[in-house]
Order: sequence, then structure tokens, then C-alpha cells
Amino acid sequence: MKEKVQHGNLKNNFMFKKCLLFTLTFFAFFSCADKKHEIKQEQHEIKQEQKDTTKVFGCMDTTMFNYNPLANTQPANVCIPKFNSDSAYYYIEKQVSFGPRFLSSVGWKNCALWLEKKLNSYCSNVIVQTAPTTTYDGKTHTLKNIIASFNPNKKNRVVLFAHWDTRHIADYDTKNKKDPILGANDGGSGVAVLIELARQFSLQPPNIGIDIVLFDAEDYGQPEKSEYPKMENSWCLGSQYWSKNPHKKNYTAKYGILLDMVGAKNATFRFEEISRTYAKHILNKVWKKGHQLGFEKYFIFENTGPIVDDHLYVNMILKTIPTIDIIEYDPATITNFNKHWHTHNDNMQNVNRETLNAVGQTLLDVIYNE
Ligand code: 1BN
Ligand code: ZN
Repeated sequence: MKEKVQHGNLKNNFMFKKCLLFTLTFFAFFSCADKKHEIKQEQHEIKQEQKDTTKVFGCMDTTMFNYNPLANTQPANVCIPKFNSDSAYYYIEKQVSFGPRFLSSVGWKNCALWLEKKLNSYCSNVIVQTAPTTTYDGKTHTLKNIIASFNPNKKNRVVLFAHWDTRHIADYDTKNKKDPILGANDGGSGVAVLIELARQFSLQPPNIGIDIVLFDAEDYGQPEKSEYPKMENSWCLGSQYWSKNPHKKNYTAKYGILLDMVGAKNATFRFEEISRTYAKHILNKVWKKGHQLGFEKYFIFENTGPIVDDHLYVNMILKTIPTIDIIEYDPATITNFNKHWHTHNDNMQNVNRETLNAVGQTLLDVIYNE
């Protein structure tokens, strides 16, 4: 009897171990498959970082890359990092992988966590500014502006802006207008360029202070045809809040640059009217640098009318930081934006590395020459 029991126990023990082994293998396999893609992408980033670090120490290489003998405005011995458009492209893919990212959505929640974590990996001063907000449709939310400050104690500062939320509807599509969009370009591109800049700042700290401010709720504005009562200032809720409540007491910067829709193939950027009114000297500085670097097909010296965007509120409410908007302007479309603006085609297929590079490299050259 004793023996039998023992035997039974042995058998049970054996079965138990077999089950345990199977369960562990099962979970290990699936969590591995899940992680595999992420690891592959992270490995790509690490590879880029290693490459870039070599370049940072081989300073001459990077200076040579940006050196233009016709433009003798660059101070000697300025070492300018090389913008990596593969990394920027991957940062858009990552944002899009969360799905649409409008206020309070699942994609918005997960993307906020990723942005905070990502910026934290490149910068030791990251804060998330939260505030209650009500959208034109009467819904209440908590908005999140995500802010990274490099060299926080330096007085001489430049602030870089982009919005990280995406439109909750496809009001310019012909189909599925009520569904939210992915916002690879409108939302994703500006943020991606700024994360790549953050990565570069972590590898080679700039001499000046830099703040990267990712605004929320830029794109939850009231559509033209709306069943709700007209709400003024329904766009740019995150920047309206930040402009009234900057993340630091008495915060100021020499100037601001907003990026919006900077990822489409053959995008062109012009002298938008609000930027022109408040910060013409910054437009000139950035466009001139773009031309010196050979990006003249993107940076066009031509005026356009005003565009409602986050820079409007920074300029009008905060008032002390002259801010420009680098935003795609397409003279061939009715909206004057990219033909995929606020449609379901604002996806990865319409993101282009060359355009990201033109904007990112120009900003690096402007910043490292300050
Ligand atoms: C920019 C990108 N905007 C939204 N997505 C602001 C805007 C709103 C521009 C309405 C024009 C009209
Ligand atoms: Zn938009």
C-alpha cells in the first residue's frame, strides 16, 4: 500500500513536472515571439547609437558631412551630429503601433507611457504636465504635455514643440469619417524628429539649454460640420494650457520651433503668417540653414496665410517666446495641407526618410551653432 502510494506520488510528480515544463515552454515561446520584434527594433537603435558615438568622437567626420564651402557662416570647430532618419522613421512606426492616439484612447494611454520612458532614457529631466480639459463634444479628459529639459539650469535656451496626439476622426476622408486616424505624419512625424534630437543631445550635449515640449490635444478640434454648439479655440488645448502654465516658474527661451507634419515625401515648408508676424528672424535663420545644407527643395522662401497651430497660442498667450511653425504647405490641395491630411491614408506608407532628415539635420545645425 505504502509502495503503491509512493509509486502514485512518483507518477504524479512526474506528470506535474511534465506539465510545468510544457506550460513554461508555452509561455516562454509566446512572450519571446512578442518581444522579438521590439528587441529587433531596440537593437537597431543601439546599433545606430554605437555608430553615432563613433562619429561623435570622430568629430571631423560630422563636421565634414555638414560643411558647405559656399556658406562661411559656420563657426570653426563646431561638431554637428548627424541626424539619423532611420531612427526617426522607427519612432513613427512605434507611435503608430499604439493605434490612434486621441485624448483618453487606449493608444493615447500606451503612447504616453512610451514617450515618457523613451525621453527618460535620453534625458534626466522629464516631466508630465497633466490638466483637466473639456473638448467641443462636451467630453472631459485629462491632457498630458510631456516635457524633457536638457541643461535645465542654462539661461540661454531654445524650445522645440510638436503635438503627440492624433485626430479622433477622419473628417477629410471620403470613407469611415467617424473613425480615428493613425496620424503617422500629423502627430507622429514631429514627435519622431524630436525624439531623435533627444537621442543626439544625450550622445553629444549641446552648449545651450533645450526643452522638448510634446503637446497633447492639438488635434481634438471642432470639425467644420459639427452637431455641437460652436466652441472657440477648440484646437491646441495642450499648448493653450502650457502657455498659461509653463512647466517652470518664469520660464522663457530665446525662441521656439514647432514641428507639424514634417514627414511626407516632397513636403514643402513656407513662411507661414503667424510665424512671420512673431518670429521672422527665426524663419530666416532656419530656412537659410536648410539652404546651406542643400535642402532648398523643402524650405521655400515664400509667404503663406496664417495656420491655426500650437505656435499661435505660444506667441499670443505666453508672448515672450517668438515661435515659428515648420508645417507642410501644399499649394496644390484645397486645404493647402498634404492630400492625406485628416484621412486614413495618413499612415506609414506616406512617411519619407529624406523629408525627416531635411528637417532634423537643419534643426541640429541650427541648435549646435547657437
Ligand atoms: C494642424 C494639424 N492642425 C490640425 N492638424 C491645426 C488646424 C486645424 C489647421 C484646423 C487648420 C485648420
Ligand atoms: Zn491634424
